[in-house]
Parts: sequence; structure tokens; C-alpha cells
Amino acid sequence: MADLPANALREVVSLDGIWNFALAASPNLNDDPAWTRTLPSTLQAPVPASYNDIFTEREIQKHVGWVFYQRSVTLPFSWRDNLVIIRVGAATHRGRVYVNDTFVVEHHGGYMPFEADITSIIQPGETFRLTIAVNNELTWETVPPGEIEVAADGTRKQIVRHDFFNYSGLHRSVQLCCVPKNHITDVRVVTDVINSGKTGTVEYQVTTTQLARSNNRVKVALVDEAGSTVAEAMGAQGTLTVDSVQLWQPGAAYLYHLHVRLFPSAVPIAADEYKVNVGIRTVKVVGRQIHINEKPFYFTGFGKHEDYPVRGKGHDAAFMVHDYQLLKWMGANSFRTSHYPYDEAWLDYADRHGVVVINETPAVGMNLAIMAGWHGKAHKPTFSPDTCSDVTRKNHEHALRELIQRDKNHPCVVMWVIANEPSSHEETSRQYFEPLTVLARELDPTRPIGYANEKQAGPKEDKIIDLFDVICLNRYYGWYIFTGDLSGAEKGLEAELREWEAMYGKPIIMTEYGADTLAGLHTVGDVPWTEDYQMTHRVFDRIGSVVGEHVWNFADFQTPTDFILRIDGNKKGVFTRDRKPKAAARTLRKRWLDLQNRLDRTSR
Ligand code: BDP
Repeated sequence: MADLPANALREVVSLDGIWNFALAASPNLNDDPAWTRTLPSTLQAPVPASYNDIFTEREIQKHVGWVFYQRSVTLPFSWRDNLVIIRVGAATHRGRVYVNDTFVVEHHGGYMPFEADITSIIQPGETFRLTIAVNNELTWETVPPGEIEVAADGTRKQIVRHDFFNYSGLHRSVQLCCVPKNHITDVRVVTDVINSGKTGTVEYQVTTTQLARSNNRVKVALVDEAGSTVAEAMGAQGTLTVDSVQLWQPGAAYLYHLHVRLFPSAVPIAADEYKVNVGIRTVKVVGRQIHINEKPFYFTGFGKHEDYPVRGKGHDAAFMVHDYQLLKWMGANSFRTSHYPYDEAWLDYADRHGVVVINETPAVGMNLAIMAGWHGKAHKPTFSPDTCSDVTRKNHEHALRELIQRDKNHPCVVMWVIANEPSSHEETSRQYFEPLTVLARELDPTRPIGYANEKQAGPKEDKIIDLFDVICLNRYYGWYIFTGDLSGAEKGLEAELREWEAMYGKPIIMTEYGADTLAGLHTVGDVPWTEDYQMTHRVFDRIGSVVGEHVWNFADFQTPTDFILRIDGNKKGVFTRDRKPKAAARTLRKRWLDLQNRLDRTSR
């Protein structure tokens, strides 16, 4: 189930707030079973938040291994006769949950929710000790990958292969949920539009618990924004049709909701209910274009990060809504969830407000050629039994499954990005990625797929692009190449884009481009790092296959603090880390608002 909301038949208690906190004494969890004792309250950490920047101790900021979060929880008496579920929004990168001394669930992957049924362990009215152990280690088997270096004195250091800080902890809400025993476990909707755009169809499939399946009836009703039921049906699956449909449009969202109810036979009172927002729209790749509702769509916006001062990657509704306001102010119609899936609240908001989302897995940093290429050094193969191996791929498949399972119903999501900048010019990348593309299409045949391509895998060198629908390019002409030479950059970029266009005939999205800018630094002329050093967009306008531009990045963000090419983070943000616009914001804003006006006029 994508989420476990409260409703007439379900209750949810938030466990967010201040938890007792401790670093594990040993890398081996069983050497320090902290869940068997009550942690002292001398050290406490907020949930949700990364723990790294909360404390003053470098030891905590740079900690590699397990930490413990602990609090006490009382189970309401009124929840007897129901299931009690613990739901953890995200434990980055691995979480283990303990109820008193009992282990209840483990989850690998730092950006997905997981849950455990604790009904048989705790009695209603009982107070229990809830401990969540969180591990932030990245290895060649994890997604994203990393390596741990152990110094002679035993100090452990996490090497990451991606350009953002390895924020760790409980990044999203922790909830205690009360769910009817007889319940709905999943709802899937797929929409289409027929009859020249006049009729919408909503294919739905409801899954229920075993008990429910044998004895119960499922009733569904599709309700419009005014609260009127526009279609109804009985049965766990079927197709609803909506005449005079109101489409979900970028910038003009319309949301129906599917109200699913479960009735025990012959009893007129629902045993469970669940509501899913439904945006009726289509997405298709048509030649060199991406169509939303049969019309070419041009993406304007950013690659982002969940990254904020102090709270790191901890979800924060105020920052989220403010970021959305800034996106709107900029004239941005879309963004990419680089480089991992975001809190579901991001997608709910995008659904509601008509923002288009490119949704990415956490597979970033699968490229040993990047820094090696930079220094002209030889490197190990990226895809091999010693590096990204079959085990890594299995974990990558798991991450992809979880992402599509969680986000499949969101109309805002128009494309899945399977990895960011993998070493796709290496021969063995094909063996690694082909099964992932097959799986993505099997799990969701309705959305195009892509991966963000890195420069070394140019149009002639890339080994996997034919497996994807859209060419997503991350290019730094004028920054990492043609540094300080904007006219050389313009020519180089145009030549490369024309080559991609001629060789593949697929839509191209510029999923990254940009330059570091130190806010407040100005000069006369085009000098890198100043606010005056800005690229033009002329090339994109000259190439018909370019269907989108996502600047890297929306805001400055924190990077590993020992990465010598960064000073207190990556400064490619169009906004500073505290969300103040840099000079480029005005130029971009003008371009995107003009584009929006032009497109509005042509679609009228
Ligand atoms: C790209 C990565 C992105 C980096 C960016 C940069 O996709 O994560 O932050 O370059 O170097 O390679 O700024």
C-alpha cells in the first residue's frame, strides 16, 4: 500500500518528535543490542531529520555504522480487534525495528517506507519500548553503492561515489497505524482517454487480505472534485468510464478520487475503506516528442535534492511547500527526484497542483570512470563480480519494484529514471541494465523509461540507450568541459545534441546542465563561479528533439565534506541552500514564463 492514511475505519498516531539516540558501540550490531535496554535521554534526536548536522560532535556527523533511535509507545485500548502496524517512512540506508526485545522487521534501501504487523507482540493498553536501529553503510552491494575504508587504527570512513552528503537517520515520519483485520492491501489504477478526449477510463484493481478475498465484496466509486459520484462498480477489478472527463493537465490538475470499500457479505457496514486520488491523463512517446494528453510537453524545471540546513534529508512540509512556490514563481512545470525517491508528500502535492515529476531510483554513483576519466587514470570495471555485481543488480531490481509499487498511481509521475550517470559506455553495462529495463516495463507498461546519461557515454560510445524510450542527458558544457568558454560550449553542445538526434531519433531531455555560482560574487565578463557567468538556451531552441530542460540544481546542497572540489557543498543551485534566488533565477524565470505563454497560446 502506498500509504496508510487515517479514515473512518483506520487510525494513525504519529510517533514523530524527540527520540533518545545513541551511536552503536560496534559495527557489529549484535555486540551492542541497545534495544534490550532503555537508552539514556542524555542524547536525543528529532524525527524526522538526518542526525548528522544536529549535533556539534564531528564523531556523530561522520559516523559510519549503526545508530539507535528509541522511545516508548502506548497502544490505545480502543485498538483491540484490529491490526497494529508500525510504519517507518524511511530509514537511510537500512533499518531494523524492535518492539521491546523482539526484532520485527528489517528493510534495505534508504528512501522507501516499510512496515511491520506487531499485533501479536503487544497487548492493547500496553506501553512498549520501540527501538529503530539505522545503518548508513554503503558497499558494492547496496543501491547506491559505496565502499568503507578502515584505517590502521580501526577508524571507518565511508567512501561514496555520488556528489551529495551521505545524510543518515530516520528521514520521514514514523507512524503507528490501526487497520481493520479484514482490509484492503493495495489499489492500482491505470487511466486512459478515448473518444477524442471526451471520455476517460479508469482501470482499477483492488487487493485485499486472504480473509477478505473469500468473504467480501468490493465496491468502488469514482468521485469528482465537487463530491459527485461519476462512476460506480462492484468487484475487485474493472474499468470505469467517465463521460465529459476533466483531464489532469500539467499546471491545471483535476483530481477525482476512487473510494474503495470492503463489505463483509450481507452486512451493510464497510469493514475497510481506502481513497486514491485519480488524475485521468495519458503519457506517450510519439516520435521525438513526449505527449501528455496527446499534446507535446516541454519540461522546464530542475533536478532537486531533499536537502536542507540542519535537518539534512529530513522531510519538512514547510520547506516542501516553499520549494513548490519557488518552482511556480520560476515558471518551472516539472522536476526530477534526483537521485532517489522523495517523501510521498512530494508526489501528493504535485498531483494536486499539476507539477510533472520524473521519478528516479536511488541508483547513483555506478560509474568508476567518472573521476578516473577526469584524472586520465585506468579504473576497475564498474559492472563486475567485485564492483556492481549480480547482487547489486538484484538490490537495484528490488528498489525499482518498491518505487513503482509505491508511486504507480500518481498522475504527476510521467517517467521512471532507472539510474543516474551509470558507466553506460562500459561493455558490461548492458548485461546489468537490460534485465532492469525489462522489469520496469513489466511492472509499468504505461510510462516511458530513461536513465541519466553521463558525457563519457556519448552517442557513439553508449551501450544501452536503445533499451530506453527517452534520452536523458547530463551535460556540463561551459563548466567541466569548455570551462569559461561559453562560445566553445555552445558549439560543442550543439554538435553533440545533433549527433544524438541523428543517431537515435528519440526525445531528448537535458536532465542536468549548469554551473557552480557563489552567491554575491560578481565580475565584468564571463568568469566561472560568478553570478554573471550564465549559459544561453539558444541550442535547445534550435534542436527539435530537445523536449525539456532541467537545470542542475534547484538549490545549493551539501556534499561530502572531504571532497576538495566543493566548498561547503555543491553551488550549482539557482537558489542558495536557504532558498534565496541567485542572478540566474531571473534570466531563467523570464525564459520559462515566456515559454509557458507561448505554449498556452498554441494549445488554445
Ligand atoms: C552530475 C551528477 C550530480 C552532480 C553534478 C555536479 O549527476 O549528482 O552533483 O554532476 O557535478 O554528474 O554538480
